[in-house]
Amino acid sequence: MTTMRDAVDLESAVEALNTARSVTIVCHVQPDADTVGSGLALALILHRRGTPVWVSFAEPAELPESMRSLPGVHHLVAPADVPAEVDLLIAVDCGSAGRLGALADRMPGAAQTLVIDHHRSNTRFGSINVVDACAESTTSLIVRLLDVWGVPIDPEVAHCLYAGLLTDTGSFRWIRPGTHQLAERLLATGIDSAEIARALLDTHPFGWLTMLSRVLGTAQLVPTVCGGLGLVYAFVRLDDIAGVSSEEAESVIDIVRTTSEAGIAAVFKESSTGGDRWTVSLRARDSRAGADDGVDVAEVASALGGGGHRFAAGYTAYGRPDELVAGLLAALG
Ligand SMILES: [Mn+2]
Repeated sequence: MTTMRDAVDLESAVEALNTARSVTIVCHVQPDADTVGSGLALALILHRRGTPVWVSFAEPAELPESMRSLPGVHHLVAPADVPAEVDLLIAVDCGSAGRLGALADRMPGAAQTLVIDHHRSNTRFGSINVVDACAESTTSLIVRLLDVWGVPIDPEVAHCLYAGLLTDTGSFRWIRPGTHQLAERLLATGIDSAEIARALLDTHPFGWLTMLSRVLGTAQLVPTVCGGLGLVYAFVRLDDIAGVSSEEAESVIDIVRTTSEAGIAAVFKESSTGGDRWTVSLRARDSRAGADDGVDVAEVASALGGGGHRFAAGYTAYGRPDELVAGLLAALG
């Protein structure tokens, strides 16, 4: 029988990292700083050890601007340049093989697959799994892995790991005992935390302001949802983000979710692939430790074909805006 403890197999992971003669690291589609920071930290270390390493993500074609100053970005390659066969394939911050997008087709060509992740909905799809839903970020799990591996953390690696910790904790909002000790350990290497935060979180083009003014104008409040918990939602149409990069839309949910009258927030983002395809971000407002009265948005997202964390999750949906809202309301019950 598999237990949660069995899913944090650091010893097997270290053994695989030590013996692999070639390694592919796959970040999730629509990458964030946690998946890219995890991937680049491992790539920097493997490269220094002389192990050939490739890091990639299936889509979009370009790394978002905010992450281009992360150390080790030169290890990123286009999906087409990821070899078909390697000794070890590592999936970082991916709850399921589907999150690898088109690069999931590289899994059968890997002698071993290592999954490093902290999503509660993780399917343990690796031959080795380092999965802990209590971890603040996947980069936190990388630190635990490096400690068992005996690899010291230098400023370049610390920069990558801090990037994931900073962003996945919402700038240290959603943390637990030990989070600040971990941050302190990374900061003690001499990294410039203010500059890292500015690059990742506080830099937007002017078009972001006008995009927000249009998108926030679509917001609707449904106070009766879930016995009065309330739902707030907004739409990001392709026209709204014309002239700014698509990742600028990722910040919309962080504004919408602050609505005091709603325990649940949703942002529907129209996909550039067309076909009435939308990606949906969900947030539960009450993230107090031990709060049991809220909604688990990972369960809601899973019921709609997606996944995520208890307080932050997402899924893909197809249809007209009114159909999307009806589908979400039905799943919320
Ligand atoms: Mn993460």
